[in-house]
Amino acid sequence: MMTEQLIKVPDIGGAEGAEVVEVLVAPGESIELEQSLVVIESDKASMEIPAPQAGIVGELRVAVGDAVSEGDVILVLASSSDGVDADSAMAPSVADESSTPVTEVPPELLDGTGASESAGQADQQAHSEPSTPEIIDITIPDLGSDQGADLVEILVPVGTAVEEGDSLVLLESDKASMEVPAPASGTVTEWLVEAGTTVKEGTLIARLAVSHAPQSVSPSESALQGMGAESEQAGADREVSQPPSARLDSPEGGQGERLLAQASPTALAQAAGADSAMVYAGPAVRKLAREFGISLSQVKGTGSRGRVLKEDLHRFVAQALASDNTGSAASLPTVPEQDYARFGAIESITRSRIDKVTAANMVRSWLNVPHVTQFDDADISELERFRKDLKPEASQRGVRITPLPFILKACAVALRDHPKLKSSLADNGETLVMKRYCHIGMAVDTPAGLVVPVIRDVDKKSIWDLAAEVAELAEKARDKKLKPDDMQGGVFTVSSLGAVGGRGFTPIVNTPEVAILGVGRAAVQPVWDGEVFRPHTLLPLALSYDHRVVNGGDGGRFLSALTALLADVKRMVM
Ligand code: CAO
Repeated sequence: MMTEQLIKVPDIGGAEGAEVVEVLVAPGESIELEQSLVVIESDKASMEIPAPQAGIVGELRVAVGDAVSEGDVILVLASSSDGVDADSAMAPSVADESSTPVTEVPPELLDGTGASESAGQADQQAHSEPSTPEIIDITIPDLGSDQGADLVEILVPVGTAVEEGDSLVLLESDKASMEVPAPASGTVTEWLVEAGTTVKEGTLIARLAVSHAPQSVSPSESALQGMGAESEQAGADREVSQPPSARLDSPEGGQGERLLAQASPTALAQAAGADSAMVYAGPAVRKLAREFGISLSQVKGTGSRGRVLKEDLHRFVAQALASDNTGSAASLPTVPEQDYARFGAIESITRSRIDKVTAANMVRSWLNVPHVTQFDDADISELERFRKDLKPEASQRGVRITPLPFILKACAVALRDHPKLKSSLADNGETLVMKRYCHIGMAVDTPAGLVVPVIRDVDKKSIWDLAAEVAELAEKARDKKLKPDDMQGGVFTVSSLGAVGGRGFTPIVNTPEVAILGVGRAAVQPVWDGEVFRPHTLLPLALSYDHRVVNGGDGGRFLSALTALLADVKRMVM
């Protein structure tokens, strides 16, 4: 028979007004026994509230951002059982509301009364025992699970004087972190475990020399003193002077792992590294961060009040990997983001994938390649006359004849004679790969960003072929029809901004190529011929190269050969 039960916030160690930071289930969802329902956080602890039994989530009574206290209803759970056996009940309290069945949860779980009684007994015992200095064992209290927990940090070295309630170690399971407090004031004389050990209830972890102590007090008993029926004064004192205590909230023989904990910021500082300490994050996220070796202080939290979520860690790792791919060194100072809206109206536009890939390629080249750029003008007066003569034939052929096919062809010839300019470095700089082919990339400006299709075997193609291919690839690029293959295998790149304008620019080498030619806008200029100034059409060229491979002499010779070829196109067929 299906019954409805109210799942309530259990005793959360006295934390009033803890905030619901994540709701992990949705109405109608089938949940398993112990599946986490919500994550709540107080200023001292983060904890996941598990389901006390399997069932189907009915109504959710809390939302992210709500402040909850012990006894507040989290959700209504429909389950096929008539209730939860008291002995197997987990910490969220399951209680009736009008007609809903009551599920008894041991009082020591729900309201701390039993715990407080125990604590009171321990307290009484402590006060009735003679106070003599002695060595006491520190053992792990009831963790509410047979699976144990990782002891992630020893918080006080041997020889440290501690006050009763000071945190000694930090434990973490998948679901919670907790500190084990000192059961009495004294000095830690010995550690019997190391960080990284898995511990269970009863594991002997340390010895403490105490001056005024009960014969035997486990940390759990001491911790429990802070939880329930202690006197108001004692509670007040504890709030002021004592670090938060650990509270274990599962009955003996309870099923599954169950830790409720309060973790003091101070202890977490020691546990997670000083810079991670003040970061607002739950135990599972802290654990994951440690596994990744990430300092949480580096991660921007997107959860409520800047809480670091698992997704934030994943994003951080993805970004770190991506930045490795771009070759940007992690140590590079970053440019701080600005709040531009402070200065006026703004609009944020998502960048195209091409823009982002280009940016990454530019950074990689800029950071890896020592660039040198050499400039020269090619006198293309004759070429321009020839080009004009070809225009009627070009229109018959259905192609546009611009200076670019001539420039590509001239580059192919110059590269044949200066093959270093079309080589690539390999083996970490040990080897130079010389290429016997001549595929040249051509930068194309498209609305979606800059792309560089590659024209194969430029050295073997006619000016007409090249003119047709330039037009075809440019169109494909603008229609986003280029295939990955169309953009691979280049040995050298030509970036022509001639049609756009500008006297010249310093192009960035398209790695792993070692050189790139930037072409500016041709202009008619007076050139002194020894007797008079005559008008000549000059084409500004800028050759950028990787100075690890190409030295100034190589670059200069290549550029001279290129300008000579462009000045006298007949030479291209030689
Ligand atoms: N000087 C003067 N005029 C030039 C010229 C130059 N260097 N280059 C081309 N022109 C002229 C052409 O002759 C044509 O005029 P006509 O039709 O009268 O002959 C006109 O400018 C338009 O040319 P085009 O741009 O259509 O053709 P193209 O062959 O010169 O270039 C392409 C093709 C795809 C390379 C070009 O359109 C393009 O996208 N260039 C941009 C490359 C780029 O963005 N580089 C920067 C990369 S780094 O940020």
